[in-house]
Amino acid sequence: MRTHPTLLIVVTTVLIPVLGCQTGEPRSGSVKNTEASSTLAVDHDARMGWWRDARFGLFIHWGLYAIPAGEWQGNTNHTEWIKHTAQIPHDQYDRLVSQFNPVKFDADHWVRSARAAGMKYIVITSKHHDGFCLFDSNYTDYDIMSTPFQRDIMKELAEASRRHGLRICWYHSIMDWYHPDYLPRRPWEQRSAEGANLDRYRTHLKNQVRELLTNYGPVGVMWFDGEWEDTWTHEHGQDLFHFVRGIDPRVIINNRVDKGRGGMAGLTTDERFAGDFGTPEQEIPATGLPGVDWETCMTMNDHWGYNRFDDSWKSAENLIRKLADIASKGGNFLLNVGPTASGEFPPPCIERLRAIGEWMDVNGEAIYGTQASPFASLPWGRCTQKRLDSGTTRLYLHVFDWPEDGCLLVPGIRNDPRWAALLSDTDCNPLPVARDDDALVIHLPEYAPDPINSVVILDIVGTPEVTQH
Ligand code: FHN
Repeated sequence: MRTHPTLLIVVTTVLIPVLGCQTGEPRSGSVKNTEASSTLAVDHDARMGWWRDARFGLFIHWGLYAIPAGEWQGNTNHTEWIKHTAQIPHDQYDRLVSQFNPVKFDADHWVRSARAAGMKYIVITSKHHDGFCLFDSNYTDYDIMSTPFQRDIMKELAEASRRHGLRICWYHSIMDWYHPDYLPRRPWEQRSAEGANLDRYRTHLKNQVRELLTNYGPVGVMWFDGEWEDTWTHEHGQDLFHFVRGIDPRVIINNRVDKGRGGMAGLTTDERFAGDFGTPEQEIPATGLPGVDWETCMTMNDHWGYNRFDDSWKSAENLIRKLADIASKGGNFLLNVGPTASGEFPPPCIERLRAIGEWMDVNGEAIYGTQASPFASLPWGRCTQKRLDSGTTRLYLHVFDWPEDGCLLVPGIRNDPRWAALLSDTDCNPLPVARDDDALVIHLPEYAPDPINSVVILDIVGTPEVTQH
């Protein structure tokens, strides 16, 4: 972190205790987990600390569906839902198990790509809705060990993540189209629901969650999904939440464990529902939600799983600005890659991860460990902030549109400025700052250091006092 060359401030990073998600520990009707084994008590803010600092993670959707790669009987718009959207009978879909052999899978390469992009955690589909497990489970043969590959992908990815300093996290679907006890059945399938027992399925689900939490070393997040069907109840969600807490209270749990997601908006402040953070999907909350931890998950093109026909890739500029936008609203960005059946990231993903990483190499300080902007909006870009010490707040001004007159107007801020500079300027040359009524004006060089997002540091006295315009 850079400081003014003449300022003798000893910069200490003070974690601003941002309130956890209002739906943190469920307060009413919570089902105490009798199976809790851990006695470790973990403060919510302590649990969330690394996650709030991280701000940026990699989502990976991978499984049998990578083999058809979006196409089935001429329709090319399928993806990880292909078994359902193409109504593939179980026996036909399960033939994919004998075909899954990602011989080019290299966990270190995947993790290094994520780290180079500036990502701090990885969330991978241990099991998606189709029920196929990418890990070696004692509770099913419908897993990676039944394929020609016969290697535990979760194990290799967990070990590689720890080698390279990233947190490994598990996506795990509650909805399971394979397990005979999961209900409801798909409307198109012939399999009878006779004898299906959802409580027996819940035991199976918890057994596999326990495997994921105890067989692969420390886990950052349990990222549940597929919670929306009526058979999965609020009580089931509370029970699963406490079950995970009981195994390891350090593990963060998303709000899709319970019924409080609220659709694609993914955010609810209804305190009845369990979950440590909200999960907006394919969208960024217009103003974030002050006091709530949340993470937007998003695809790079239009599909989560690999679809070899989908070329509607978001540009690196779009993704870099989305990262700044999300951080400026106090959220995390979980950006998805759908690897191919051979175990490789599609080249457009590699290109975008590399471009994001080049920006993060210079500007990561303006993302990691920052808090939401004190401004409701800014005409030229976004703002993130960090408390440097009791007397100084650092504002990171993410300038998307470089002012032609060289004057960057920061509106409605009553604080006195201490210093301003380009984050990219390793010589820390101060920039002139002048007050113009209730605005501060920073005089910028003629050319923007970065065509996508140039970050200007503005250190101010105290905590921001802003009059919203
Ligand atoms: O149905 C899933 C979908 O396949 C994908 O995994 C997304 C990612 O958040 N979650 C569900 C849709 O909300």
